Amino acid sequence: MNNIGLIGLAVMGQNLALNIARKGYSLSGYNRSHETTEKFIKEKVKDEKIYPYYDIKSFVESLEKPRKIILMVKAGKPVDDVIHELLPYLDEGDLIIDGGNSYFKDTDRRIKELKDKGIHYLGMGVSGGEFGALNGPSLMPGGTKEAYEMVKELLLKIAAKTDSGECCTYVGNDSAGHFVKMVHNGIEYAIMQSISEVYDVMRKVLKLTSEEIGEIFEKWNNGELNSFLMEISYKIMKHKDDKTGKPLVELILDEAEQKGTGKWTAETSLDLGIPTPSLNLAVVGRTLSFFKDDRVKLSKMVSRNYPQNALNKDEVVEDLKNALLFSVFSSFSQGMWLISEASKVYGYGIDLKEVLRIWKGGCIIRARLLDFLMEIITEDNANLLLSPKSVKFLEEKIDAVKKVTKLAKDNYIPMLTVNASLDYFYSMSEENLPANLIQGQRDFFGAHTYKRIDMDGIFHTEWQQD
Ligand code: NBP
Repeated sequence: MNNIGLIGLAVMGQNLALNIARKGYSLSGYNRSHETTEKFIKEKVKDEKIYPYYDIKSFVESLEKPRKIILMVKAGKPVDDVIHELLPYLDEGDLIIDGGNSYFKDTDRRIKELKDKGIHYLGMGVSGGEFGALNGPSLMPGGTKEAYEMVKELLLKIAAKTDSGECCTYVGNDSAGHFVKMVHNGIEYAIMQSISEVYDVMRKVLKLTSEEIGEIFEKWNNGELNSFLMEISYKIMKHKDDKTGKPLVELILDEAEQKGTGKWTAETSLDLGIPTPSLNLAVVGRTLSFFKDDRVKLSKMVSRNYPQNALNKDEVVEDLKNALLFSVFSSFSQGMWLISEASKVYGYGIDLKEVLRIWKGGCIIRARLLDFLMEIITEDNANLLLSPKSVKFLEEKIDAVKKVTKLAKDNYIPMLTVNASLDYFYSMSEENLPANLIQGQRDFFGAHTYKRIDMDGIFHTEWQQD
């Protein structure tokens, strides 16, 4: 009898299986396409106790009870298909763990459906890509505490470790784990977009080569901006193409793909009424990038009047660094506010500091900045901007952000996310927004009423009489 089962032996499943087996567990593996299983066993498995199965029944029967089965299949219908196939062979008390990027509402539905059948279900966010899955990912399991306790020891063993402990915690009830993973990805989109916008200014305004930008990114990665995404960015900038010897990044088509988690985050932020403009604009940035033909056509139709003034390269680079720090901080703070609100609305019971802690290692958004965020976050100030330390951090950088965004605008360079981060801060720290005029407009055409600042009550005006 094997300790645990894993279904879905694509890149993530294979690496997670190896990670689990290397921690001393015996594992039954199953994949819909048998060739993938055979290839995996032949080419990747050495001394690990990983045993292949080619039909669901014998796969399930190979597991010790209560059975624990991890799904690492494509999110969406495949997850329902696999659950459907498993159900006839499972017993009450068995546990299914969905480690894919499932939409949190699907996870809630599955938890409910399986609860009626006595099957435990955990929706677990897994971050870190294939390297993380093999060497220690950040794990975000959500569901019942009882289900978590069934695999707690194993999850803690396979997760990444940092000076703050294992990068795995019980995130919360129901779909809390998948919700947190979704927002993690939304933040990931915003950080990637912010780094790319800064890169754009460096290459187009400062005329730096990819190699030079790589050097600057590497230096930044040794300081406050230290993070996985900064690290891979400098490595990408320095990578030379095998075929041409040119920097590979310069040969990659500028159309950014997406799988949906960023869009879900943006949609959910609108549903819950929490502003996350940097995250939303990062999704828009990817969408825009896909209209390459139109962009090329339009670029030939518009005339541009570039400024001629000389720039101090070192000063601009320093400003770009601060603008990036500003935008990364802002993206994290927007994401955490969204998680906090969801925790209240959906009753997740999420410990925000714990979420930041388990993002410190293994995952794609691991960053030195998380230590600072952990210092300032409390349950009462889920809006991180409200901390005096945040205000100080952002105010120290605001001149740099203003200079950088102006420089970008003068040079016709879009900075969707950095601009959104600045406007978010301006909006959130503005006592008087022009929403009074919007209220007047709404009342004018739709009798939607308004409140006044000088007296209590709800008012409506017959504007046409003016
Ligand atoms: P994919 O997301 O590409 O999914 C491929 C796997 O799903 C294969 O094992 C495939 O089996 C299986 N599958 C499909 Br497609 N339809 C199925 C069905 N109807 N029944 C049974 N199995 C089915 O793999 P991945 O990139 O390894 O990711 C796995 C999960 O982890 C996904 O939810 C992904 O979003 C998430 N994730 C991925 C990463 C990453 O860096 N790639 C990071 C974090 C999380 P087949 O071989 O028979 O086609």
